[in-house]
Amino acid sequence: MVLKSVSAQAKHNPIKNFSKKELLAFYREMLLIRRFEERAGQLYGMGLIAGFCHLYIGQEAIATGMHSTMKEGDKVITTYRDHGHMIAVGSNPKKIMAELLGRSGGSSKGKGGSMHLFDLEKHFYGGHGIVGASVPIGAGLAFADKYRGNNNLTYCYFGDGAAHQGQVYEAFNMAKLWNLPVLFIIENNHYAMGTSLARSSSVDELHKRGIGFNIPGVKINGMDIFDVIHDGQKCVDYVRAGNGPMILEMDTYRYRGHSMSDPATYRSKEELNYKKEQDPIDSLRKVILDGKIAAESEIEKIDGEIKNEINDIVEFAKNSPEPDESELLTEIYKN
Ligand SMILES: Cc1ncc(C[n+]2csc(CCOP(=O)(O)OP(=O)(O)O)c2C)c(N)n1
Ligand SMILES: [Mg+2]
Repeated sequence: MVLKSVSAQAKHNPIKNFSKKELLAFYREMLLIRRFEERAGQLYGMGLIAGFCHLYIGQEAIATGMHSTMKEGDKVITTYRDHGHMIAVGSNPKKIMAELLGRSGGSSKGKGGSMHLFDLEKHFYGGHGIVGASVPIGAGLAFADKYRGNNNLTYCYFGDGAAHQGQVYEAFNMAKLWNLPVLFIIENNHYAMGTSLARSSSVDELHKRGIGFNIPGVKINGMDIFDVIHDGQKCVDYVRAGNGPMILEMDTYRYRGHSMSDPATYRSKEELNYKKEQDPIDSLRKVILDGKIAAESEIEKIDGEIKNEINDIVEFAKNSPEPDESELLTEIYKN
């Protein structure tokens, strides 16, 4: 069974459905993620971040929107494009930036880096560099919750490229067989490194990839936070009611290259500009201003506060010492 796109069924009115406080909180969080990522890109260029670094710029509405549908105890697991997700679950951004810089004040004491963020307290289970790995591990997290008999969900994120991996389908089968409480959220940004979905997949409707396992799926406009929340909430309700997994295909776009070494020459300027017209943060700002929810000066005040917050975050990270040699072999494996 493939559910019809929920957003097509019912129009929603953000001004009516959300308070001013909520709308400004969405704006603030998405902007924090955007500015954090921009600064991470700069620090990478300055040689302060080593290894890989994948930015989430353009996809912010997904992390922020889906997080607003979570309840305490729900879990998140994702890929190496993980900074925005960890900020959205409420982890301390100072510790995230320090982790990117490989410093002892980082969330994993500087030993994980950009691709391996982790925060047990916030039920954030990484940060995984192996493409597709978040899916079986996510199903396992959901199995644990089902076994314990609580009502928690696992929000399991992966990319369009990961959606071709064999382990994803082994996990789909078990997740439906045991009706596990897991949301399989495909962040379809249309590219896996330099390969477009159109060039690599016989099917471009990834939400239908669950048909063979009897897992329903929906396609959601991942560039619009209100679509993400509205449609996402329906999926959350379905899974929380004990119906087993669902696939949420988030139609999105990354404005930067795959990682820091990618000039993204495989796509046209026209395509990028067209997608930038749907910028999730600009769209939300327009909704707030057009709806007279807040004055431009109020929005500008938030912009300024985020700028200062980012400066503090970077200061903290830069001032945090590198890990001591004695830490080299500790906490690498959990027995
Ligand atoms: C098992 C495995 N194969 C290949 C890679 C190399 N690799 C890293 S990212 C990536 C593309 C994944 O694209 P997608 O799933 O669409 O996620 P996105 O980067 O767009 O968020 C590939 C092939 C890897 N890390 N792991
Ligand atoms: Mg992709």
